[in-house]
Amino acid sequence: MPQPILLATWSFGLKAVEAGWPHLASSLDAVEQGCRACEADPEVMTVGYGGYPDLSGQVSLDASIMRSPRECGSVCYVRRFMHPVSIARLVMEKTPHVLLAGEGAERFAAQCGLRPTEILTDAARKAWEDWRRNHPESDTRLCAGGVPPANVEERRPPQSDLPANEYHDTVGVLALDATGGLAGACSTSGLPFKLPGRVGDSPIIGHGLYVDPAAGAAVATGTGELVMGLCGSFLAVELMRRGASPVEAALEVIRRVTAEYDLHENHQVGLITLTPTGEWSCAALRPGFKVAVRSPERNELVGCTATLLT
Ligand code: SD4
Repeated sequence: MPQPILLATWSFGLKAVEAGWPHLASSLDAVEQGCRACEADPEVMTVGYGGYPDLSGQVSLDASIMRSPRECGSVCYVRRFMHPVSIARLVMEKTPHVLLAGEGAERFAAQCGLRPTEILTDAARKAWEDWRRNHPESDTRLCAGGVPPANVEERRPPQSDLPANEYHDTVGVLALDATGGLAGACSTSGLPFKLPGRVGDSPIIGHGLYVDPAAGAAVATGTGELVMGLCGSFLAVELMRRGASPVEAALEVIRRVTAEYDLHENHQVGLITLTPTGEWSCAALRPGFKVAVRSPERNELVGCTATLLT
């Protein structure tokens, strides 16, 4: 049997692996608990409670969870619940569907006994107010009938004056348990100050997350729009199925990002890949991406294995 391992994105991944480790008898429980720890932490301002709002000042959350093509669930545009990853798991376990959105997802969560709550914190509201003050042009993008962003330049993250690694912060967790069970989950408030209604890669199976027990698992973080056109996580898992090592698979996805898109210096994409036997790796567009690793021998934050750009 493989050695159990838990991997999570970014430095707050340490919190995720700490919370998930005691639950690693089941990889699914471990990835859910890992995400929940970050969702509940108001200091993690890109996930769950305390996440940055959209352009209109409302927070909307996305999450997904997956064990296999038959066992996956996700939610998007959740505005009144702190733990979208747990709603995603309920979608997977209690419905015949894969993805629930917005009010329907919230109604379903309430029917399952989850309690709605305010997820906008004072700190996140203040960050939004500051951002609006410094970007008065953003008002025009809110007008009904206003011209939507139509070109690649405008699809770039609106706060591109922030460094690449400070706002691409989805928590993505991959786990392999002692029985050989793989699972993955991710959770995010998406791009800060995004257009209302915008949904990124994280809740879309195959884009932000993919798990196939026969081939491996992958989770992505960064500018979702750069991952979605490539089915980034699915692509990484398929490459591993065809013999690529975890690092080759992750790097090939990043290579395709660079080949396909007109990149801004503040764009970042990072991926973690994990095989059914416990080999793992990560790759990113640029330096700065980190992965928390927890196994019987290790509990640490490590830098990215490979990056394409400086
Ligand atoms: C998204 N990949 O919504 C996610 C979250 C993220 O910076 O990384 N945001 O695009």
